[in-house]
Amino acid sequence: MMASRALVLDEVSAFAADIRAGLTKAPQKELASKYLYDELGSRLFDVISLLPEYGLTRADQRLLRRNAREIVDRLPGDIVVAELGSGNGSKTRWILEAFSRRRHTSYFPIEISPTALAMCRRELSDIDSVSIVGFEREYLAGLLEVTARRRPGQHILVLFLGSTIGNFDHPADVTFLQEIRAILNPGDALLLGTDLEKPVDQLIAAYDDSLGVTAAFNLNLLSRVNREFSADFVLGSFRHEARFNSRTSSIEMHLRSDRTQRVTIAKAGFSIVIRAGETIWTETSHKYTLAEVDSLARKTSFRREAQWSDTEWPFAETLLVAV
Ligand code: AVJ
Repeated sequence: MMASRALVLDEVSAFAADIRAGLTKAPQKELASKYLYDELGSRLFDVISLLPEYGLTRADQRLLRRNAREIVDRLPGDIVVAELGSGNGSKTRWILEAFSRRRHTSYFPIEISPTALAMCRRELSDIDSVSIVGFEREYLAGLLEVTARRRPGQHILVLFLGSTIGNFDHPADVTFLQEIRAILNPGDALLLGTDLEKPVDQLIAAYDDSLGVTAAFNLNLLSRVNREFSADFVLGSFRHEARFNSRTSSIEMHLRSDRTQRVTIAKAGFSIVIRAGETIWTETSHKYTLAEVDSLARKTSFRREAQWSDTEWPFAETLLVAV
């Protein structure tokens, strides 16, 4: 597996098309949050997960560590593990260790970031009786490759942790789980991590931390576009903004332009004007209620097998089984 490489041609043109569609969109300009995770962005996210204000990753890890045994005990014996967006792999260790105590287990991390995939493989390679095969693919394409390798009678556990589901605007979260469900067989499982509603000031602090790491993570998206498309975003003229949208119960990240300016995205062949005070919307992070997780499962033909939640930082891990 390559640690880092240039994007292949059709990925570059898909990225260019997305940038163009997003930045010319009215009235709200946007850039998709999946593009936050280039080599630098993936590392900045790892730093975010260590910030005192950002309890999400620690809650996720605590739940998985405390309940790994029970999660594994509730699943069929012959099972392969696929993970959508493995990140650096540190959350997944406990589950893989619990599986590997039972029998040899195959683990397939699916990740669009080659940096994260390489870190994941390094992080988890010491676990006995686990073989790791990474797929540098979009989620659904990667999951199709995993199911193509399944032996008769073998089940799949899909891990979708870290509340990445919250980065899909509603109802895209429902559509996405339906797409996952359509690839799976009855009896296959999905372990879904969801960040839960909590006080707004706590959320704002988590997404606008005092060290400015989240601001750097957000601004890096413009810097990435500068690097990869010879664009001329002046980073100093944009401000990171985290706001809570109470209508959608989501934290939104924006980049606000402090003046009217023209930006040319040379290699994508277009330019835009951003007015003073106008924002580029870069991420939605939805905060769920437990009732909403249940309704998400019902709408997507999964039944809830078990659920664990963290009280220190409200977060839920839900084990869903395809019906
Ligand atoms: C955990 C990756 C889903 O929405 O909290 C962290 C990413 N964005 N700080 C989240 C993120 C800003 C994130 N994910």
